[in-house]
Amino acid sequence: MEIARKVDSKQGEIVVALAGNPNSGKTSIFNEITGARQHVGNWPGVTVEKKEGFLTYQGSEIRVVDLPGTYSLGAYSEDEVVARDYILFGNPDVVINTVDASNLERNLYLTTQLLEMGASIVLALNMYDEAKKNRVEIDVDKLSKILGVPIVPTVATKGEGIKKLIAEAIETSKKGKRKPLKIDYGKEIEEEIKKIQSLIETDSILKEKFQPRWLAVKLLEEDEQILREVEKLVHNENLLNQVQNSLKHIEEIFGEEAETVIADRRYGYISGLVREAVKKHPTFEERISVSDKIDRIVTNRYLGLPIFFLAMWMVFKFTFVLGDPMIGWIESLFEYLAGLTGRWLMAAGVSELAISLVTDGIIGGVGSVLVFIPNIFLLFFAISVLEDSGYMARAAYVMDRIMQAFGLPGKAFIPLLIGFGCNVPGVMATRTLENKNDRMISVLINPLMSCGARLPVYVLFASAFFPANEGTVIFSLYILGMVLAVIMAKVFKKFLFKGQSAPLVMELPPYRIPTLKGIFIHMWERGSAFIKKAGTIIFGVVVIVWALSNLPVGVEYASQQSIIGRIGSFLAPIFRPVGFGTWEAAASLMFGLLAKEVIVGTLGVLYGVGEEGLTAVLGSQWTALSAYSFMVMTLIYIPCVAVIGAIKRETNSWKWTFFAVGYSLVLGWIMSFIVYQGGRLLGL
Ligand code: BGO
Repeated sequence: MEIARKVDSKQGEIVVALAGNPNSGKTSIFNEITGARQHVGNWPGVTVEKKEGFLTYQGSEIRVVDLPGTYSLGAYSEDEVVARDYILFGNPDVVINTVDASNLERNLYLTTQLLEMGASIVLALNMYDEAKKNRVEIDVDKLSKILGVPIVPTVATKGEGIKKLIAEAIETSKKGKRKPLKIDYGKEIEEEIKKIQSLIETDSILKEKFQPRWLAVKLLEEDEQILREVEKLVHNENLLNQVQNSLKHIEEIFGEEAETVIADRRYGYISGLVREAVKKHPTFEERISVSDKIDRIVTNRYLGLPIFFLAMWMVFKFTFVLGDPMIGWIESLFEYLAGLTGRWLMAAGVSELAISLVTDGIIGGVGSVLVFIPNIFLLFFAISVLEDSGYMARAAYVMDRIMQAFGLPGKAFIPLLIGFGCNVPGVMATRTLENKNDRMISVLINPLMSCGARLPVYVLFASAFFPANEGTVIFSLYILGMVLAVIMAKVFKKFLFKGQSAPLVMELPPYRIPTLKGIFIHMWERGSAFIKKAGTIIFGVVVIVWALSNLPVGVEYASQQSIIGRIGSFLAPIFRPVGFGTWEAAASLMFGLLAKEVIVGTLGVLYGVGEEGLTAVLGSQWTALSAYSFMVMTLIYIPCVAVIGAIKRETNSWKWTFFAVGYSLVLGWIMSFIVYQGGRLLGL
């Protein structure tokens, strides 16, 4: 530090007193401010050491008086009396109160006493490094505002903040006396303070020497030294009698000495202060112990699974209750956009075919997929909350037992979980499994995890046919996918990939309150892929579907005679037994191979969605049962091309890739058949 220091003192200098708890770093601050050249003597009449140091800072001559370290300003020790007397009668221009920031509550007790005395103080929030290390976050500005004093964070051992501290001390010394802090000691005590205070104010000597309210409190605290001083100065029987009466009265009311009640109130004030301005982030160990407690419930043998399903159900409720109203808004927006563009293109003299491409094909097709943006983002938002909080790791842990029962290690649940977002990274995440057989099984069952791309199909059909139970219906599809995945795992393990699975060793990170920023980033990472797909693959497919709907030339748009109509008609008989043998459904499933959202886009184009929207059109061609059967088919049948590519990469085998495609197609048909025919048998 470049501060000029000198040892001799003179008139006009600024006198700075240093007060603070023992071990608050007072000596370190004193040394940092004044350097090694200090003057050491004794306080008069006592054996307490007195240290002084001198410096010149930006033209100001400063004398720093190091007061003994104390926790309070009572009369319990020579140190306390020396410190208090110096502040009361030594007339320092300013007091630098060193406070251990990592132990703020205890240190502020002395601070409040200094403030009650009306001392001009600057708070050195020392050991700021320790506070940070202990995850104590102090709102310095707020604390400073509440206490009405400047506060400077310091790290005395590194000299950090010292210059600012000196500058603030000089600044404060120029402001003169400050209004004493008035702590509310509660109705009963305040009444007694008032009585004593008014008697003090009638005594000119006392009033001159002491701050009346402070003296009244000290008398109620039965501060012996102050009492002796008062007795020496005045012979005011009234005052002393009043003090005795007040003490008796307070003790009667509270059953405790006034001093204890006053100290309690002071601590109460400090604790409120700390609550306002200090945030204690739990340490790693503390978080671990809280996490342990939560885990005892969340991963409990009996409660774990129901809690997991409840959490997932709530995720879907949240997604659809909040998201569905928005679908209508976006639908209207696209309808408006299609109408506007159509009129605009017509006015510009563009051919009818081109107008149809833009409005029916592009806006209608891509729009019918994009309306699901709110649902997709809300779903990823909710899943990100579960992941970022640390719950998803617990879900994998809970699922471990079930996975083991079906012949897979618990760790295999993680690629499955990822598959809920998109099966491509889900398939890729199977690399974390050590055992080759486990890896193969996990790859094959991953497409059964319902990825985000299937969601638009579910939302479309569920909102049209199950408006009252939309979330539950969609939830049932996710569960169906999971159940089929574990059953297929068992089958594959038994017949195709025999062997033992490794037991689960999985770290459970402590729970965290997720940050909004983190959640939004994760939500965006996943959700934006959907928007990108809408702009690329879905856009492309929609144009192809539109073209095939218009060919051969002269055919009625999107009619059964168009190419797409013929392809659909050719495939339709396959789907007749499962409830949706229309050429539109067959064509949409065929194009869904490219990306499952395309199913919706294709239906959008084929039904030539007009004013009433896709949802309304469906009602005339489908029933609730065939709609559910179609959703089951969408969930299970053939993974999309991107996933097929990932499977080929991970298995490095065309044989297993074709197997994955083939088994899912057969399984999809069988499950839809069971749903549809079973439903019909039940009279649905
Ligand atoms: C020892 N940050 C940190 N981390 N430590 C500080 C700071 C700070 O801002 N300020 C002071 N300390 P005193 P009082 C010590 O002496 O100034 C440390 O009683 C040790 N000594 O270095 O003496 C300071 O005058 C061996 O630590 O306080 C000192 O108010 C091991 O806090 C202690 C560890 O400072 C008290 C620490 C032989």
